[in-house]
Amino acid sequence: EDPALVEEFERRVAADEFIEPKDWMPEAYRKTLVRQISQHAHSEIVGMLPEGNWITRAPSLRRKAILLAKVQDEAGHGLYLYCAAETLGTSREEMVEALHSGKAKYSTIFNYPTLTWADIAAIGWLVDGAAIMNQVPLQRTSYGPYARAMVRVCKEESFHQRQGYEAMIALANGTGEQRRMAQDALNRWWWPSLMMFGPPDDKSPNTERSMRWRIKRETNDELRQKFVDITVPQAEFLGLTVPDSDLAWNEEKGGYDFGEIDWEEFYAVVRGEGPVAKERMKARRDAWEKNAWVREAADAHAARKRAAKVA
Ligand code: FAQ
Repeated sequence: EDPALVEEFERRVAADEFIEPKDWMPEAYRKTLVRQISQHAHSEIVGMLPEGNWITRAPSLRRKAILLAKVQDEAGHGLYLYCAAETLGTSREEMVEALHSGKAKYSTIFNYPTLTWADIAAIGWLVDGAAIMNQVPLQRTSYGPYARAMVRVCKEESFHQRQGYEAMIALANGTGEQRRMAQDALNRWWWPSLMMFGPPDDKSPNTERSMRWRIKRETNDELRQKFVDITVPQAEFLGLTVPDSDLAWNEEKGGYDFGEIDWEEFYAVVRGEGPVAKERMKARRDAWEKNAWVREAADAHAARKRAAKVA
């Protein structure tokens, strides 16, 4: 790579300029972006599955309408993100194939089962809460199309978090059984939510370079700490207990100390050994195959329109 081009690129990134699709960029920058954006897109699409499972079982018409809208939003997020990745010269087919063959990663969080309605409330509160914490800084990520996609995604994600917390409030103020369901959901989703931020900084191979290139604006540990600090008081307001006996306010650092994450579990889930990983991938592959006729019909329609234009 031409050192003059690399230097100009580094200067632009350091000056907080956006890099756009037709600008020169180092191959490794392009590769890192395709990896992160496509994995982000896959997470949105696989993330529709645990919630989609509850659309027919939502406890009221209001909750059902909200959940339907939320799951549709996730599809939209996935599509914007695939488009952003396509501007880097990778095709949608390649990305989907990488997901279906198990080559591409998607967030560990979506490999856990949704056992009760309270899990849907907890996902909105915790999983969308963690997602926003990670995505707000990405609105200033150095690649223009990714940054702009994040603006709308964050607005919708913020509504998702609020509806989840509102559903948690309803359960926490409900019957004894509803309170027990809410606590049980918090117990099961707390640690996997902390894992969403990725490995600790000193074990994160990509962080240093991604921070220098301003792809990431905050590190995994910084974002995780912020999430804990914001979420613990929310759990207290609900009258629920965060399942961490090491959790303690640290006056000096102005944040919470918290217990050690089970990193073995994290790496096992990253490797594809999560509790419902096989079901998730099977659901994706089945949907892709069963709905092939939609893609074929759209292609045939487009071809006919093109032919009509020529004639
Ligand atoms: N799961 O060196 P790092 C949502 C991998 S939100 C799986 O730290 P990096 C909304 C990582 O890819 C969830 N793999 O990597 C929603 C790398 O492997 P690789 C999606 C993980 O990229 C809510 C290796 O470990 N959000 O979907 C995880 O600098 C509700 C080493 O890690 C995003 O994707 C993990 N948790 O930092 C939808 C946000 N953590 O690729 C439906 C954008 C790490 O080298 C319902 N992504 N790995 O083979 C990011 O901010 C970053 O990519 C991180 C990882 C922070 C996830």
